[in-house]
Amino acid sequence: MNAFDTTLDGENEVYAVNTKAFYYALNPIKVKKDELIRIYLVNIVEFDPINSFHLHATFFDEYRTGTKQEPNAYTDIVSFAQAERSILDVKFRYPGMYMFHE
Ligand SMILES: [Cu+2]
Repeated sequence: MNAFDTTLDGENEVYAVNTKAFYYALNPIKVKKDELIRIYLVNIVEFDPINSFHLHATFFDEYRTGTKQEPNAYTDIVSFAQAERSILDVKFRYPGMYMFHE
């Protein structure tokens, strides 16, 4: 998760996942039903003390900081301070469009 201060005023105007804003809204990620999807998520948003990631309509296992074999949570949202990261494992049990956002 990252963001851009396009006016150099110390606040972010544009937020993005993998740098390109709105990319996945226009280019959905295609996955197979019941396939295990692993997301390596890191918050590198500057200026905002906390940022969150929310996945709609399903839940994921969160491995906080990616340092344990057992998940810390089964959830649909995580909130990170700057530089925090996790591994998220998710399966989509039903066909459809699943929105995610920060
Ligand atoms: Cu949401």
